[in-house]
Amino acid sequence: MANESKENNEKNSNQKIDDLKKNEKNSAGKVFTTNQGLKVNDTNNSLKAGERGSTLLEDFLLREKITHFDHERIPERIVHARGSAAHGYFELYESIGQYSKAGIFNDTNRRTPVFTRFSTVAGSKGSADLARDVRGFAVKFYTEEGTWDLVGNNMPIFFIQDAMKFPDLVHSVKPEPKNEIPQAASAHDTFYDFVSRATETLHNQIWVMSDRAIPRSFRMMEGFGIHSFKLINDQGEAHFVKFHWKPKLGVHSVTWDEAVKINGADSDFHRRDLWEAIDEGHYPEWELGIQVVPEEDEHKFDFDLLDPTKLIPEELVPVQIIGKMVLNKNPENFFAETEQVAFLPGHIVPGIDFTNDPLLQGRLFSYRDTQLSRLGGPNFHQIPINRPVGVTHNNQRDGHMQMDIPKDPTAYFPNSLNGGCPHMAKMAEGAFHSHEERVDAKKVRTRSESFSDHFSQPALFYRSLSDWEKEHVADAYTFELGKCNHVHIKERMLWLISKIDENLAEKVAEGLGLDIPNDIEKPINQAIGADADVEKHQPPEKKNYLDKDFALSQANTKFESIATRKIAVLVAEGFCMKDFRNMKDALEKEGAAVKIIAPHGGSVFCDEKMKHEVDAAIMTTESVLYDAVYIPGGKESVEKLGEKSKFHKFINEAFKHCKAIAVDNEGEHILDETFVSKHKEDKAIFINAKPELFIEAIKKHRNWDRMDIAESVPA
Ligand code: HDD
Repeated sequence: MANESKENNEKNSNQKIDDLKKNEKNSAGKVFTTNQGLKVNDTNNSLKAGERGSTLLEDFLLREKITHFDHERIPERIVHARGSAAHGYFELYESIGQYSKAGIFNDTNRRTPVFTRFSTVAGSKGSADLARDVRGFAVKFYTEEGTWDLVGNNMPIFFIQDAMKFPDLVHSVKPEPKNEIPQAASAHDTFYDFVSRATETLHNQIWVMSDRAIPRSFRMMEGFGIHSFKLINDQGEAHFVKFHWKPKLGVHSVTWDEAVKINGADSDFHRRDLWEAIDEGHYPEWELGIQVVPEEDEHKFDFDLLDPTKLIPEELVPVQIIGKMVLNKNPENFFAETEQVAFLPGHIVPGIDFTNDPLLQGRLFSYRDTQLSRLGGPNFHQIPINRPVGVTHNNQRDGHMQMDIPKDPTAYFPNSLNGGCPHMAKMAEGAFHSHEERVDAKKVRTRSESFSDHFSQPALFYRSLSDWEKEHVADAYTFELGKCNHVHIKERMLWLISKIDENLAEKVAEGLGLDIPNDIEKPINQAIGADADVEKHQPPEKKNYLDKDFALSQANTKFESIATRKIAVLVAEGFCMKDFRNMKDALEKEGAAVKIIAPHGGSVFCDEKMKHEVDAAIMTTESVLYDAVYIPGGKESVEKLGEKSKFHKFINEAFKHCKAIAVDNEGEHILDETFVSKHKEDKAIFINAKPELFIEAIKKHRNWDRMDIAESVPA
């Protein structure tokens, strides 16, 4: 496997990866030196006054080693601290020159290198992957015309409408100030105190209560640029655009009970999943889609295109697929690449421009600013992962960690002493030119009234979900609010949820043991200034401009493949090779990964006396780490499994989490010792059935029809 992944890494090189090679370092076969190149023969002992004496200040070897160590850490990202990234490329299917003059949107022969980082938002760098949270989805395109960063999330809308409120949002969701508890969790008072007083948050909030917040894999998430951006064509015409990433594997999630258990069983579940998929050559892919709105249609909608808490329903403006991104190479070094990569929404290229979305406008400031403290100074663009693939020339000079050696006699413009260089680019040479927009307005500190509808889209989202998704949303609110201590916060939330959907609020109220209040203290929305006309800014009753939007439900995603799904095969000595071979071949043909789980590590023998390597001993693994379970026959094997109650737990949990389970011959005996014995008629339980049926059930991801029964499983 190591060789194979090395070959993949070599094979999948691109212009950016070649560029990074200039800085790669490898010590194989090399002598140990100090940072000054001095050869060292002892890095284990400090210099002392006698064998048992004190250490001498003179010991420069000790000082160099310890000083570097003392400064090894840089501040973690204030949000999105925990993440994982990979290299890859973007390819365009067909030119969209009618909308944009950007090179990557015109040239179908290009393979633009990308570096993509996925993240959770609230948790610290060392927190667990399966937090209930938004996921970051940031893509750096190293284009020929400069770097374009599309810094999005896995949900199409954001919590707040104005960047001015970002610190409030983040302070409310981060651990509470007094004790730094809870870590990587929104289920606490300060968050719901804020959410219930800034009703603009309700749309993103209900998405976080949905399954989107607990993905099965980064590879099974959508991505969204969220804001309306502008595409500019070579005539200087603008179109509004929303960017979408659609995963080839569909959008799939785990259940909350699994998420809680995965965090204990493998807190790196998502990071490992991405790494292993790429390492094994199963390169994740997303298609890039755009929703385009002509400028003249800006005011055609029931919501404001500049409001980042609103999505454009795909039923109203279909997504046009224009290209694909493939991630095909893991980083060489986590810190150098994944930790030091700096995404800036302000990085755009000719053919793409900003809109006046007030959240986007504030982001244009914040990301550069944060890198100054995170990466230590204004030269962070010179860090290998951040430098563009093209050459850069300007008159910026000096600063911490300058890596270039500028040789120009001048560092100003205009000049004559350097022949006027670097000279200004002409438009014909591809110079950037901000899209011209007429501005004729008063300077005001306010929120546009067109942003005040806070209920229509959360309601549209909830209406669009399938029944099982709706149940998950109700359970999530009940869990989150159940963790809050203050009754007035829970009641306020219940009242607000009732404005989204009465039925949902009733379910949550029942779980909390509270009544939905008839009314709550005004103003509902306190995210407005003290002198604002409070009545004018009250969110109006929700509108119903669309009954359902098909694209919002995961029930309508792709269920086409079992590629990269992990199937647990429970065996002990003497398992039936015929059953196993038949199933394994069928699963592997479809690209699934078959993992042998046995009572012990090492290897097991089948009834044909062949030796099989064990992937995990039962004590070191949990069913939540797999997508489905198979148990072949073999009397001796099944009896041995029955001796360890962890195998029963494993099967019961897989059943609880609505996964497909298949058994052959004596394998049925162990089912009879579990909760599944009473539910053999379930449509995703297979006894001596054809592998194809099992495969079809795994494609469906889960049998959600089982949800009510599953709740009663004592696991
Ligand atoms: Fe942000 C990081 C996504 C609003 C300020 N943000 C960050 C990352 C992602 C997003 C994916 C991690 C990038 C990486 O992997 O390094 N942020 C979003 C989206 C937003 C958004 C989709 C709304 C549509 N963010 C937002 C606002 C502000 C910030 C309104 C500030 C006014 N975000 C930051 C930051 C971070 C950041 C503090 C932390 C680390 C970094 O930038 O590089 O500046």
